[in-house]
Amino acid sequence: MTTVAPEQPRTAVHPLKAWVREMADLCQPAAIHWCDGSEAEYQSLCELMVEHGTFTRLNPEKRPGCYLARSHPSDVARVEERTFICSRTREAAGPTNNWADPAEMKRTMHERFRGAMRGRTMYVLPFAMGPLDSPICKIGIQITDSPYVVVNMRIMTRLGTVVLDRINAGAAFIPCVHSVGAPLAPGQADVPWPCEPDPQKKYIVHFPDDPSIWSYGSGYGGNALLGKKCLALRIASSVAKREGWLAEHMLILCLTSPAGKKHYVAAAFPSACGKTNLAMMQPAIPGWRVTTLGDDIAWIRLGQDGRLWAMNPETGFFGVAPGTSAQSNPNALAACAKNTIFTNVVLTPDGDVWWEDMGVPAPASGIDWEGNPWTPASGKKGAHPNSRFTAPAAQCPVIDPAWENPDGVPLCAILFGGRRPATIPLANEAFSWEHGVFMGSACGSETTAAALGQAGVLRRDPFAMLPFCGYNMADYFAHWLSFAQRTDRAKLPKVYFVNWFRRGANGKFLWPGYGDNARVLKWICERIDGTAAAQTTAIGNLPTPESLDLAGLDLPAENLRQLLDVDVAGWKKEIANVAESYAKFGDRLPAALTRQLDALRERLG
Ligand code: O2Y
Ligand code: MN
Repeated sequence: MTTVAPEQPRTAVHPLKAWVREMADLCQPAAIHWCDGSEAEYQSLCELMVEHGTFTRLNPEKRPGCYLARSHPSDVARVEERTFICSRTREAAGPTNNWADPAEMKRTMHERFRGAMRGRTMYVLPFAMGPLDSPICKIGIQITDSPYVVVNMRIMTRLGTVVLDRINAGAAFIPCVHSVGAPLAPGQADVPWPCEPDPQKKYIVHFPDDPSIWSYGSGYGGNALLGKKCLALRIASSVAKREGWLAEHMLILCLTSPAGKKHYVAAAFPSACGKTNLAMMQPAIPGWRVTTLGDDIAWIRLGQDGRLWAMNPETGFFGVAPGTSAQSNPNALAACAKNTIFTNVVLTPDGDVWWEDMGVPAPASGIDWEGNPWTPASGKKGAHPNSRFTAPAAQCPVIDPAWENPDGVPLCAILFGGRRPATIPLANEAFSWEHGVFMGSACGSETTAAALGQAGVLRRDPFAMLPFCGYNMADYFAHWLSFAQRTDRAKLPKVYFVNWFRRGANGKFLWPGYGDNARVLKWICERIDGTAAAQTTAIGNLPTPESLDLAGLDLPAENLRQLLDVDVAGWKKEIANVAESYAKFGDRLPAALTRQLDALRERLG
């Protein structure tokens, strides 16, 4: 086995060194590379991947510093059915997770990883989730045999020597083991995207009690960039429960009023609901400004002042490309204008990228995400629906100046939402913290083509955390509820449920969405400031028609009526459906949520 420079980690000491040695003995790589996180290292790995055919360098005049990767067609998205939470007991993982016995799964992982990196380089990535000086920063060490993963992790996390120095100064780390599961026999030629093509042999495994992560067989996104969904959500949610904070699937934004008043808001939406678009939106109302602190994950802790403070543990955006356009998200487009890795989009003849609903004409011809010649007339999508851009957060034109603040930002509102074609109004303010937790627990969304399974069905997704909560969701609800006992409840953020996706009888959206969503955010901020009116209804406090700023928006009065309508029959069905989703938790479901459901039923009459 050879060791690639730097020959030894500059200052690595036990226990990290011992663990890396143990993993190398297990995985049997041809070489070990300790990543320093430098620009030079990033460039040389990109160059290596260009040579191996994994990356295509894009035209530097169109996309400076950008590359395109095409995955294996079997490796295009997170694999929920192969994601496991291996807590000590099945009950600790809860009814919404795939549980496996931790000892048995450790044995399986050791079998899978034995020799898994033969013929490949094992990269050692010291990374931090959150600013290093944050009170809840967590450090991970990912080992991986995928250079694609290394360069993506360098964009998405704080990676390199500064983190190693912290470990050597005594900081704990979370071991994260990853292999694409495609060892090379001597002399065997490599392929551009090695992976394990058999879905049944992929494993995304979490041991929350260690804590540790093992991921085998996939090189794609959330399966392989272990800092993101695996560490920052599944493992962090379980650590956060023990330590008294929250790891959430939420964007963080700041809405600044014309008078300069800042309101920090966190918002949870299931996957494929436009979280990235909302996080970076350009408000349609003059004088109001949105700046973004994060588009996917928020770590939230109780500050000394009794308020909830949120920070983004990531440093990049792993955004879905199709649908990202100058209309839907000009700031995301600007963020990926340079130094960005594109995966599974169309390569245009002039060395640029294209995807469906990019808002610019399709090229007359191109190379599709599978590497085949493609034309708009071919009847197939050129970009995969889950194709992605990995772009540095700092490149977003509306990145908030406080986005790297180790303390985070104080939240005044928490939003929940989903794609709900019926019943759920445009905006609804919770009566209390408990009512807000109930709203979060009742989150759900109509599935889209990009999501797993059948499109157009309602999937309950409490707190948008169904695929990401690393422990029993009933205990997670209790943890959320506990904050009302841990602080002055007047200091907690107000909670809202929003829905941009309600449709009229003709099937069309009633609300324009995008920049006009700022009108709803404005109402929320004015509620917090005590200057906007609301109508108290059975389901919560709804905007009065006059309290929404609709200036310059040609919204038919009938649309507004329907957007703010309380559909009693629809809500009765909703209650039955939420009750059904609660049933699986049995006695473990906090009584406060049953009380909320009963009270809602009673208010509806
Ligand atoms: O399919 C994947 O691996 C990506 S999933 C993803 C990526 C960025 C942000 N959110 C998500 C998600 O599924 O919520
Ligand atoms: Mn997400």
